[in-house]
Amino acid sequence: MSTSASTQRRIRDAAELLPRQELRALQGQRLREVVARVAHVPFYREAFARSGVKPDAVRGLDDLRRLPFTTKKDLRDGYPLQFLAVPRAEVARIHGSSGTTGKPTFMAYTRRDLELWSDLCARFLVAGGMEPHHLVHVAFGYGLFTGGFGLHYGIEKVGAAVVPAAGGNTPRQLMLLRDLAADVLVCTPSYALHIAEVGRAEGIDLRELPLAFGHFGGEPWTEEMRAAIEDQLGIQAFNNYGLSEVIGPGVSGECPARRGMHIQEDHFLVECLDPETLEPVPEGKAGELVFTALTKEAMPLVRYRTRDLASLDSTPCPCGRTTIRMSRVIGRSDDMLIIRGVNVFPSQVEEALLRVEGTAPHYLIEVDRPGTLDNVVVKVEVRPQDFSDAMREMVGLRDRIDREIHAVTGIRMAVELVAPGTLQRSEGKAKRVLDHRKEKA
Ligand code: DLL
Repeated sequence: MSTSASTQRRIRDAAELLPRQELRALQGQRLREVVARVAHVPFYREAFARSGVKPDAVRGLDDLRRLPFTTKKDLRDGYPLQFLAVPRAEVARIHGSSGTTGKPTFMAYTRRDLELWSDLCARFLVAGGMEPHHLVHVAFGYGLFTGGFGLHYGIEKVGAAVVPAAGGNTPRQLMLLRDLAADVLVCTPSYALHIAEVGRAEGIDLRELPLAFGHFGGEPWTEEMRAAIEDQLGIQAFNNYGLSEVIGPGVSGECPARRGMHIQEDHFLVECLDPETLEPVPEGKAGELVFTALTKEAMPLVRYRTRDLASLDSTPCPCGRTTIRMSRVIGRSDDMLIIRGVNVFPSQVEEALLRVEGTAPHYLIEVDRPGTLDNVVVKVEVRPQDFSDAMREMVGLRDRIDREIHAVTGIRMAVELVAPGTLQRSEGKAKRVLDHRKEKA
């Protein structure tokens, strides 16, 4: 293909155009190789033995369904780095994501994994119009979270310049956007809207800035939010998806056609399964996405259950990429919440409450998005013997809960103490979460 045609279609890597049959053959070969690589990881050695899988008998894709799954719980049980498939000395970086307890689950990368990760991010950034002359403002957190560093190095791979603004301090973000005149914004979709809202309050109209594109991900969003972002920021907005357990951002992203996110299938094998029966669902129907990382070295996971619900579409895409596309994430098959881009499990709030003397094990987490940002209120019942008219005691109790929740989840939630017996009791599974965002979606 000539360079100009590939530039027009914004394709960075010929692998994105592989004929399906060749792609399947490559996946089969890579599956064989990754199974061999993880065979000595204690978890997989045992899981393969339990499922009667002999690693050298795995020949290709037809064997996939015989392989055991990997879950978040398995990773937690393997804390901190028991899933490592290479010697510790070959690890070049460690990231992490929140687990259902206060401890994160860690993911390790070799130097080659980091190169691959940047390449994969660069692919979707190029698909979304990024060019080497662009200046890109990254308002994702830099840290254990994969958003900041993942996108940062992807942008550098494209050859563009980065403003590593990181998260928070919105007035400062606005100053940087205005004064440095970035062309591209990278953050969560809800934060993009928040920046626009704060901008309006400060008399800065983002539509008048040079911003032309935005790449958003890390949390679920809707077409309505896309329309609002495009309108309020005067940009074209692209969706990208990923999770730390698989690599971070770069698992999939939109092309110019924006009809679903192309999964980078030469590196990730995807299945879409019924979360109850674990049988494949027909294409176009929503199921849980399950990924096998085919080429990672440090910590490749086999059949990782993401708990993300989405559908797949393999009909040809006008952009020419041959890879299968996933829909937006339409929900979760577990109770994980994403609050301002941070993954939070109700059990983490429970763990925090258990650390504080004086609370009853009755609580309700109410999540809403009154404006553009998520807001969480945790209602906590006080034990009858601790329920008091003394303001100082109650405020002290509330502050202790507030601190523990922050320590365990990493985010701040408003804590509201309620009288004993006020929260509704349930006869079956206790209802711990009221997510009003869903009613609005
Ligand atoms: O959120 C990786 C990422 C960072 C992706 C920045 C894109 C941009 P985790 O912290 O491990 O990793 O959270 C992963 O976030 O299982 C989904 O539930 C959700 N998620 C990520 N991207 C999207 C998206 C990063 N575009 C979890 N739409 C995933 C909906 C998303 N949900």
